[in-house]
Amino acid sequence: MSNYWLDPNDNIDVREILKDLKDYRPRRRGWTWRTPEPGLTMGKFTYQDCSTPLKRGVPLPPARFMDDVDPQPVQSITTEIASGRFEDDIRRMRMAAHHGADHIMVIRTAGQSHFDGLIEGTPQGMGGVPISRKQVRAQRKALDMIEDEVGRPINYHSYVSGVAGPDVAVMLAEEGVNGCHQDPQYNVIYRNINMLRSFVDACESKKLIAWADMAQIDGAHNANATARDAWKVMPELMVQHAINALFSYKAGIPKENICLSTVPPTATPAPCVHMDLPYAVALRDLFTGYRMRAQMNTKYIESSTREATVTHVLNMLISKLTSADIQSTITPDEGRNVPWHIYNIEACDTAKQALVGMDGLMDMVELKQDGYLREKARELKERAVLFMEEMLTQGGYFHAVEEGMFVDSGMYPERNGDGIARRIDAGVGVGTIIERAPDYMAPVTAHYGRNNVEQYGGDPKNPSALIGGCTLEDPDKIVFIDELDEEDNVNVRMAETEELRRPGAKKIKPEMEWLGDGVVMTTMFFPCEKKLAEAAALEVGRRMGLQDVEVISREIMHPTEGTRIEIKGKVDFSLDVDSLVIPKEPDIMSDDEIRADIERRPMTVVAATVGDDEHSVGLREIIDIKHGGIEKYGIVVHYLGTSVTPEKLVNAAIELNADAILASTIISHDDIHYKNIALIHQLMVEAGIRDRVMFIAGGTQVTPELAREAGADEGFGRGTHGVHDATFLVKRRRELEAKGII
Ligand code: Z97
Repeated sequence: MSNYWLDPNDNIDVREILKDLKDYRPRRRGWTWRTPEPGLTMGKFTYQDCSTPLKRGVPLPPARFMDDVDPQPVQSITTEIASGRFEDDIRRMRMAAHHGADHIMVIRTAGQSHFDGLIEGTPQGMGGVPISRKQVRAQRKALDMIEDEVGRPINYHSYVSGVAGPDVAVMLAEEGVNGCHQDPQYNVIYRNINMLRSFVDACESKKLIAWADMAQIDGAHNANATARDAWKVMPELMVQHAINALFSYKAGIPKENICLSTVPPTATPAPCVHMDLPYAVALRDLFTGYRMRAQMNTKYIESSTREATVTHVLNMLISKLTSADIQSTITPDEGRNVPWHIYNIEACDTAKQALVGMDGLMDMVELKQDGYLREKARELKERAVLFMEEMLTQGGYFHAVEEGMFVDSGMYPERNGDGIARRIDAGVGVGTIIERAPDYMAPVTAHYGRNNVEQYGGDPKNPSALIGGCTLEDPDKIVFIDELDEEDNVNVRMAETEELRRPGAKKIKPEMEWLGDGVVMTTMFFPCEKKLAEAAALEVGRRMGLQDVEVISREIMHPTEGTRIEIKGKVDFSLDVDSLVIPKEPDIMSDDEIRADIERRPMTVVAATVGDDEHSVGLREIIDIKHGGIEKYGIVVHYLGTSVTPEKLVNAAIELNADAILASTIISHDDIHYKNIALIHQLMVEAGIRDRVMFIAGGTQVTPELAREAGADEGFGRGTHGVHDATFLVKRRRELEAKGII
């Protein structure tokens, strides 16, 4: 067994993950919820409804002003990670976990629902990953390591739908998968799989889900995404939830593992909270004891990340007001034809930011117990109950599906007659349900119905004992098939990108989907209408040397005045890592350390722009507290103004007994800036203060080396902030103190 572990300072080595997979065993089963920590204190804050923090993670950007705290909300946070190459998704999973995701959902390759059995190996997928034992085992193994690194269990999830539902369920249970979608209605409505087959299969699948202690999510969200007006299916959605929830409960899954897949049915410009909140309340009223998984409304997401983020945050307001248990994240990338990558990881931050931002909200506000909210919720529940009653009186679920009662574009009881109708004697897998023969035997655990082992000497309470345990008890019985296809597999793909693969890569290339795909995205603005802007953007992309240029997003700023365009395209080169010059990190002390030093020994400086220089903006930014200038550390600054002569500056330093001179010079014509620096230095020497008074020079055209050559202690060019100057002054003063000069 390999003793590979994740080094927090290095890249995950996918090559190591793939070693010895045959012998890898998942370390646990079942879903893990976060641990709530009411009253948690982190840094300067106390949180009301956060959960146990991560051992390691990437905090939100403003955390640097707040002791780098990284509070985690109490909801599990889902990210969908599935690019078609599972080996690349492993890196993304690690990033997502560090941004707060603990529910990693792997979308399947297009059409896997129609595969009539398990597949082996690691073929490349389209729009998702082909789910196979090797792929699942590798990702679970990687997640086992990632969870050690972040210090929190990570739930791994895939789909138990389609013609091979039970086969997949067995494999997921064997491999320690923690969550899945399972809902026979999904098969029937969206994949046209025969309804009898789907419901029989679901019995077996749900037994396995119960055995593996997985969380199960239903498929109701698909109606929101499919319906003509997503809000019209609210009553029907409750019926769909009810069918799958009760079915699952009766098949043995505990209520607390049964999650309803809920989606706020509208998005702005609809008055969405007014419409979505009563629906969320109605769901909680009807389904007490079950879990709520909140997902974004994807139907109304176009291609703007800004717009998608607002929808996401408004959706999370509903989640917060009604206590969702799992918060999913979706990005606009599908709409932009940019597969899941960095924007999914950012969406985890959106969830964390919004939910932590609303921490303690329900201590301050409450939902009204009467009026519009409750009346509307009641109306929705009534419509759902009437739907269920009609379905039962007309002949039950299968009949209702034949009649097209589901995904009709009318708000029940209104009907438009355009629902999705399926026939009981049709669909994929029709006619494959056969009665169990009398001598049938199933010496396996987690089987639906009778195992029928008695007649062979078995114990119905422990049917697999007859064969010394089935694969669920004895994983050594699992047959692990590595690869079947010599060309379409992970080894071939990884060999092609070997020189880019970290750790140890000698080359580097941008990516958006797969390692080394070379995809970059660029934002542009054109002062014209949309069509012209699009054509111009494509041409600019081509002239920038990009290949396969595509417009992925456009937003009208004004019908004629301007359009914002985003393009994606590919670069066909990679860079030699060793040839890149990596600039030294600027030397910066912490604000607290600088302040402490100035408190220990006050510091006075004189500052001016010198010669004929009237450009004071840069110097003011370095001095003024407004944007973090050196005043904020308690440094006393005497600002002498603009166009100050070197003589005046040096005399002022003497008069005020200053510790330092700050000279700012922008004009660089005839090297006047360096000439002035040299002159100030000279005057300081002549006045006998050069050794004990510090002298720094700054300006957009100043290069540190040349400023030092001209006689300054240090030069500061473009991009300098107060903290850079303050750090230098504090350190330099310590040197002078150490030498006994001051
Ligand atoms: C989600 N955003 O969070 P195939 N079973 C169910 C599903 O909903 C889906 C599949 C199977 C979504 C995920 C859409 N959902 C994307 C209940 C897909 C997928 O594609 O039919 O092989 O399985 O759930």
